[in-house]
Amino acid sequence: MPAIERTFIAVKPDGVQRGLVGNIIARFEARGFRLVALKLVRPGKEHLEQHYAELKDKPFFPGLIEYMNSGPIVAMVWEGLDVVKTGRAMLGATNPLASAPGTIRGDYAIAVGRNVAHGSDSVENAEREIALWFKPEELVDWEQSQKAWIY
Ligand code: 3AN
Repeated sequence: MPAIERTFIAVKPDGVQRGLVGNIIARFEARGFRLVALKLVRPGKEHLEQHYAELKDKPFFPGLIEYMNSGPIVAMVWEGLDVVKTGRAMLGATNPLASAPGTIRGDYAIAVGRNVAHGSDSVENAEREIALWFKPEELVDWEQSQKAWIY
């Protein structure tokens, strides 16, 4: 059963440098999701290592951390029906060469090490990532008056 969920979406340093922030936000807004939190941050190495803790034994881990630490990141929480899975579909496959055109990576990326944006891959990881990147008071509850037109 689809459920109202929250997911963590981030525009990575390459996405910020390339001016893709507005475009990525626009896609989530237009799809009908509700923005719950948003900030521009440089969280530092330790925080990024925590974020990618599951990948710490991968050979690309040091390069991944260096890339993620190379500039500001736009951190966001989006809410809506099945947003974790749909957010992943909107991002496209991890390797942009396998991402369908029309997805964020399929439209804007060609290298796995510069893949523009991140999205949580499960509801459990979304909860963990939201708690890592945001304080509870940074999550804003507000009425989206368009909701009746979306669901
Ligand atoms: P996703 O970002 O699609 O959830 P993960 O969690 O497997 O994919 O990988 C996290 C990040 O690690 C990717 N977004 C990408 O930047 C980097 N990454 C994954 N696989 C590779 C790889 N084979 N070589 C270089 N970087 C990689």
